[in-house]
Formats: sequence, C-alpha cells, structure tokens
Amino acid sequence: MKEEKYLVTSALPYANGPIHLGHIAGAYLPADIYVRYQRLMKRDVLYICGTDEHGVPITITAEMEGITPKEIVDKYYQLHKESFKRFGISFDNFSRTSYQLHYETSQDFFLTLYKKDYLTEKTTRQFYCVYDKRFLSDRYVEGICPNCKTAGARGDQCESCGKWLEQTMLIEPECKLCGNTPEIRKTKHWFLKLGEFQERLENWINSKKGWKENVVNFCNGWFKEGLQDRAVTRDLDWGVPVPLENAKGKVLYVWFDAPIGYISSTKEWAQKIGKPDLWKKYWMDKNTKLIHFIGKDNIVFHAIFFPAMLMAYTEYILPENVPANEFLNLEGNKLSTSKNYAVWLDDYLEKFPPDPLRYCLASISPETKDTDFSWKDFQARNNFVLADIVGNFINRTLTFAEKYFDNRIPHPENLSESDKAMLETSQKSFKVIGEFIENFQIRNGVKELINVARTGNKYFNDEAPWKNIRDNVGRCKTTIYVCIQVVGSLALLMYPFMPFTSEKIRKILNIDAELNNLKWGDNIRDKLSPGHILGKPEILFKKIEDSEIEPEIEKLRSISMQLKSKKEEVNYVDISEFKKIDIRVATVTNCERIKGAKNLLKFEVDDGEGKRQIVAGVAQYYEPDELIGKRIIIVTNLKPVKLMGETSNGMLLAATYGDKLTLLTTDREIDTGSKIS
Ligand code: B3M
Ligand code: ZN
Repeated sequence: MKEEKYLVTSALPYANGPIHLGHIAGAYLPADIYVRYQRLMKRDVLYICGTDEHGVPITITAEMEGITPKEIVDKYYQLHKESFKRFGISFDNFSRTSYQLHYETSQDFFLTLYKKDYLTEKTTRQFYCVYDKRFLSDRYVEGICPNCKTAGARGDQCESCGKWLEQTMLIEPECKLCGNTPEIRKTKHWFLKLGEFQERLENWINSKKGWKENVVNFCNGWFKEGLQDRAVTRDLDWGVPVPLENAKGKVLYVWFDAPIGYISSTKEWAQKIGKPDLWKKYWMDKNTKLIHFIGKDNIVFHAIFFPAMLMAYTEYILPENVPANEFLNLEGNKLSTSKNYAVWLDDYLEKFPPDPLRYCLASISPETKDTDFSWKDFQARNNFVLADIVGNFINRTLTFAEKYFDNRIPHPENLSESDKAMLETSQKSFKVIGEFIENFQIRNGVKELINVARTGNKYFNDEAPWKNIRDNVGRCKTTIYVCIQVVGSLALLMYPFMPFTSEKIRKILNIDAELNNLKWGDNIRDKLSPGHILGKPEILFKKIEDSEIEPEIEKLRSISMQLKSKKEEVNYVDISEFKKIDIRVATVTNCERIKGAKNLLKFEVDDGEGKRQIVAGVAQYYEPDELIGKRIIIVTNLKPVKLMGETSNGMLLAATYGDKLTLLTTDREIDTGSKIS
C-alpha cells in the first residue's frame, strides 16, 4: 500500500489586519496540533498556508487607511508570518496570493474551466455608485439582508445568517464609501456552473466518514436550496486579472483565487526545496489526505465551491476532511476586529509565553459550539493546571533526582504493581491522545495529557519518596526512576499542544531535543535508562499574577462599554442642520412600475410648485394605481440619483418595521406643497 500522505491547510488569513485569538482557535492551532502529531508519527505531512491578499476586504482597508492595497498586504504579510512563528504555528510554507506564481496558477485554473465550458458569461445587474464612479463589489455595498432582515449585510454574504446574497437583493442598499444609494447598472461577469456539480458534491460529501455534523448539515442545507451559478469575476482593479481578451477591468473573485492559493503555496514550497514538481505528489496523488482547517464561515467555500472547482479541473484530489470550527467569543461577547474588541496575537506575545495560550485555547477549542475566552480562565488554567499540576510534578521529580541522585536517573529495583500501573498509564495515553487528535478532538486530547500529569502527582504523593529516601532508598530510587519515565512521555505527549515546553523538558532530560530519533508512542525507557545524566531543572510555567491580567480585562471592558454606549448614544443633529432638509406635502399624479425592477415604482408628484419624478423601492408593498391621488410626504432637496435608468429627484418618506412598510401621509386635508417642519 503506497504510503499515506497528509496535505494540511489553514484558511489563508486576509492580509488586512492582525491575527487574533479567534483566528488561532478556529483554523491555526487545531491544524498545528494535528501536523505536529503527524510529524511525530513520522508520517509524510505538509502544512501549507499564506496570506489572502485580494478582494474587497483588502481594498476597503486600504481606502480607509489612505494607502495602497500593496502597502497593506506587504505590512500584514510580514506581521502574520512573524506572529505565527512566535506562536509555534509550524507551516512548511507561508506564501502570498499576490505572488506571480499564484497569478499563473489561478489564471490557468480559470482558463482550464473556461475551455471545459464550466464557466458561463452573463450580463448581470450590479450596484454602481455614481459618486464614486465604480461598480460596488461585495463589501462595498451594505444593506438589510432580505433573508434574515439584519442590517449591515454585505453584498456577497450575510454574516448573520450566512446566506450568499446577490447584492441587488439587499434592502436599502448603501455605498460603503459615500453612503449614497447606489443605482443598478449592467455589467458582464463569468459564472461557475455550480449547479452542474450538485449531484456529485452531494454524493461525495454524504459518503465521507468522520466529517463534523455541523459541516455536513450546512452543506445539505445548500443542496436543498439548489446550487446556483456563482460569479467568479469582479469589477475591481486589485486582484488576479481575468485572462481573457474581453475582460478589461475584471479580476477573479477573491474566493475563486484564494483557495487556489493552497496549490500555489505548495508549488512555491516545492520550488524552494529544489524539487519543483514535488507539489504534484500531494495535490495529484489519490494517496494524499487533503485536510482544510477553517472557521465555520468558510465552510461553503471549502466544502462546496473549491471542491467543485477541483472536480471541474479533474486532475486534483478532493478534501479528505474539512473540520470547520465554530467561533471563539471574548469575555462573553462576540469578537469584533472592526470594533477592536479582540485579543491580538502579537499583543499577547509581548506579555506572555505561547504555550499557556496554546493550552488554554486547545482546552476551550470551539469544536462543536461557540466557546468563550476569558482572561481569568486563562490565568486559572495557567496557574492551577499548568503550574500546579504539570509543572509541579515535573519539577519535583527532577529536583529530587538532582538533589539525591547526583542528577542521574537512579537504578530501579523490581517494579511494584503501582509502578507498572503508572508506566502503563503514560504509555497507553499515546494511543488515547493520538486518536483524539486524528478525530480533531483536541479538547479531549489535551485533557488526557493533563490527566497523565495528575496521575503522576498522585503516584509521587502515594510513594512518598521524601520519606523513602530515609527509610527505603531502593523504593525511592524506583519511584524517581518511574517518575522520570513519565516526564519523558509527557515531553512527547505535550509536543503537539505545547511544543516550546516540550523542547525545554527534552533538553533538561538530555534526550533528542530535535526529535530526530523520537517517535509518538516510543517507549521512552529506551532513552532514559538508569545512570543517564540529566540537565538542570527549571520552572516550566511561571504563575500569572492578577496585576498582569487586570489591564487586559480592563481594556476589553472599556471597549465593550464604549460599544454599548455608542449603541445607546443618540447622534444629535443640530436644528440648523435639520432645517436644511426641505420636507413637503405632495400629491401623486401618476405612478407606474419600472421595467426590470421588481421593487421600484416611478412616481410623478405635484409638490406645490410643479411636477417632479421620484423613484422608490415600494413596489412590493403597493400597486401603482392605488397610489394615484394620494397625499404623501417628500424630501425635495436631495441630490438627484439615477435608479434603473430613471432619475429620482427627491425621496418619499415611509415607515418600515421588519417586512412591513407604509407611506407617510397627513391625517387631514392640507394644500399640496405645505412645508413640514
Ligand atoms: N481569507 C479568511 C476569512 O474569510 C479568508 C480565507 C481564505 S482560505 C482560501 O476570514
Ligand atoms: Zn459611493
């Protein structure tokens, strides 16, 4: 049987802001624990990632910071690479989707699908901002989600209900750059015929073993709705240019090129090691298990969209698993990068070592539901588990050997039942923890690791070597011999979760710190034989004082208070401002639908000084005829805008609540043109 290979990826982080704990808990720490374990199993494993450098998230940030997208991605590529390295996220390659190699790979992908007729060209209606003179892709337009009625829905996907949106479905659309209502214009894009892959995708996903229920259910929800063709190009000037003659000003949709970033990063890795074709040994070999570690908001792209692209291309393998994690909350609230309500990884690393956070996040990993990180919990886990259980057991074992046995491993006498039980517990845990990791259950895995240390502490206390050193030296030697074996096993067991501490212990034990000759499940007694000289013991986990975490708690508390007060804050308008708005009573003299616009009506109104045309999105609430002759309330001095080719010179006022809407009118007769103040 050809050797199994593992190709592991973590979601490519957008290069438009720092990494925070939610990213780490979702897509990076679980993957790193998995690959470190696989490496210690001496399996062939490749861990691939890189920065996602295109798309509207990048260009909007650049515009908001007044710099170019290139400056944004250059800054955050370096920051991400550095932060991940300091936290021990052990990629084999961390690339960038702005590299030429990625452009070539993505354009090849597009052209291959185009030639295979999996892409269809369509002219679609898209929001266009007459003020910013540009089409509004994805996050450049926001509005009310037509599906769940949540405000702030983006043009491509609603973050609250996860639904993919056609941006023209948004209610009360608003240009993110200038706040005006955009108009709808025609534009040409290429669409992936996603529907053609539905049956194959459904059979593939529902045949997979070991996929998380939340992932399979999410996909089946999409299949139930029926997969629609999906635009794979955008009107943007930052991104991978569409490699077709008639595609000037068009780039690949970021979610088309970003997953291809896994492939181009693997290509770059192969080039760097001087074997440029080696990438095919992973991406085009059925013996490779491709595993995508992501957050739940990326499921559709990794379990449906990208696999459809891979199916269309045919030579590539499909994912073996997509173990999407849920979200991490912070001190009981949703994490929010835009509102700076986050714990940033590089800030954390300025104050604390990586392993306590690795341990904490593994212990609360959002594997099946959203979980919550709190600084108090982090402090408690570090102090009462890592320091008081793990560190305490290891330290008193090694300091005992240093003090009484000349810092050497003592020669044991015959092993008692309790000695054998202790050795068996630590040896058995390799299989137990290994299975948890292979099933993406790192919470259970790290819990089992702590149990081994807890059992070690109990064994030490029960055997009381501090007494036996006087009364029964032979017994004492055996106890310390056994404890040192357990410490050696802990160093290996700990490696996936807390690699930095694992290395420290291996150095103190004077065994293969580089892990070249150590394997997961090794019977460590072969390396830690009697007489073996040990290194200098050291405190492995420093206690964290209240004074160290109070400022962190206070920081988040004040941000959260600001956010709450902002919500309650009434944004007062000065009366002089209000008086600038000219609001009048008007009478509807004509009203009709607009061809091709399902929710717009064109009004002709008399405003007391003459006739004007107003376009309004009320076609789903009123029949045109029932409005003729009605008294309505209009704002007369708004800048005219064009909607569906019709000029709207003013705005009529309506009250809305959820999916209800009523036009405003007067409760008694009054002259047309009467001023409202
Ligand atoms: N850049 C991250 C996100 O949606 C996105 C992942 C791409 S993985 C190919 O937050
Ligand atoms: Zn605009």
